[in-house]
Amino acid sequence: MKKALITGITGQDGSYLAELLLEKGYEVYGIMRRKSKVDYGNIEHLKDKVKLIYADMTDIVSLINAINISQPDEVYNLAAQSFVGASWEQPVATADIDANGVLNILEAIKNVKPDARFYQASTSEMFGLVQEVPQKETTPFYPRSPYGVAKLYGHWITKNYRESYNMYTCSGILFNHESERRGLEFVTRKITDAVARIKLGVQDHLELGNIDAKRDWGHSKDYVRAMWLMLQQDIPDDYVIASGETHKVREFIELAFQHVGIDVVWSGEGVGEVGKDKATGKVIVKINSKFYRPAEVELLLGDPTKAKKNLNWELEITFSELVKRMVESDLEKVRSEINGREYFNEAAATK
Ligand code: NAP
Ligand code: F7E
Repeated sequence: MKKALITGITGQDGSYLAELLLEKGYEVYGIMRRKSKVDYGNIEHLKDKVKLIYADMTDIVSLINAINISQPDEVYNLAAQSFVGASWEQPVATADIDANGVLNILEAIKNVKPDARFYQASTSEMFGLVQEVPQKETTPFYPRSPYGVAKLYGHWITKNYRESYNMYTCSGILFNHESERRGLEFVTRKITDAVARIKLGVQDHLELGNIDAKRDWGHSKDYVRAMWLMLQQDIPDDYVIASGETHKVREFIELAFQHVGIDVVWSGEGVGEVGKDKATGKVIVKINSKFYRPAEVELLLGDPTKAKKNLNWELEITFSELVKRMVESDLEKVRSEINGREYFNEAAATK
């Protein structure tokens, strides 16, 4: 039985990867941060199936301990301060976790279990102000946020440990991938949650920043399969994982509202632009400059040719299916929230 250690197991990708590895018969270990209140995040349903170890990416002693306990064949380093917007508010913590944290785990592996295979969660944010369209493995990097800069260090140190110590280390340069488990601050989930609330009458409108930014979006389930495939090859290498399509944030908004029977029509410009419900004329989308970023990544479009050829990786969940799944999941969540509130009010009234 193979053993895998996942950092960031409570996050979106960590939870789908844990499910995939359990299905494949792995013994799965995960590291979890100590918090004032125990929070299993996205692995509440898996907490009895995986082995959890308290550790933090900024504490090398705890990572050495985690490698010692798990003796992994494969390590997936998914832990990160992953929200680009917050990286301007917490640049030092972002660098400690997303840059130095990678060095910490590589050192822990080198010293305790040097034959373990290592996956680093690199990102299309490293391309930032894109120097080429589409972006592939050889495209020069130009990060645009403290997050992107920190991840670039993680990317190069992963490559450096491969070349310096002959370790089996890979970086997956993953483009945006989303899901029903995506954090609510990311634009896709912020939109699908709001669409469900507006449809069910518990939210008035949605406020966003730059809705003309373009992203290459896929579903997390497809992307964690690529992570696993990278660690099953004879020779370690780096790969771009992307859908090969790009869409504006406004297209995501339009499609998400269409799924609940609302057509959005746009009027105005810049911060004065609004999106109205075509049938009622009601304003349901507004622009708020507080969601603009100090430096924006305007366009991302990945070329996954190398992954398709060498890993035999294919995307299964299309853009429109992704939007549909996220909207349907949020409709269900908001409905049960409303029902819970009604049940609570009714129960209180009968006391
Ligand atoms: P996510 O949902 O934000 O999950 C991040 C995970 O990291 C959480 O489990 C979090 O734990 C953990 N973490 C944060 N700081 C930590 C620390 N100091 N020590 C230990 N654990 C820590 O992110 P995701 O979307 O699953 O992404 C997974 C990885 O892929 C990240 O490295 C991200 O930067 C990268 N990536 C993501 C995308 C994407 O589009 N999703 C694209 C490219 C690369 P808590 O639950 O305690 O917060
Ligand atoms: O923003 C624009 C925003 O925060 C997407 C992370 O997983 O993918 C993710 O980073 C776009 C940006 O994701 C709002 O300005 C407009 O252009 O969903 P996001 P991201 O920044 O692309 C990469 C690959 C990662 O590696 C990261 O870890 O949407 N946008 N209005 C907005 N974004 C947010 N969050 N909120 C808004 O109101």
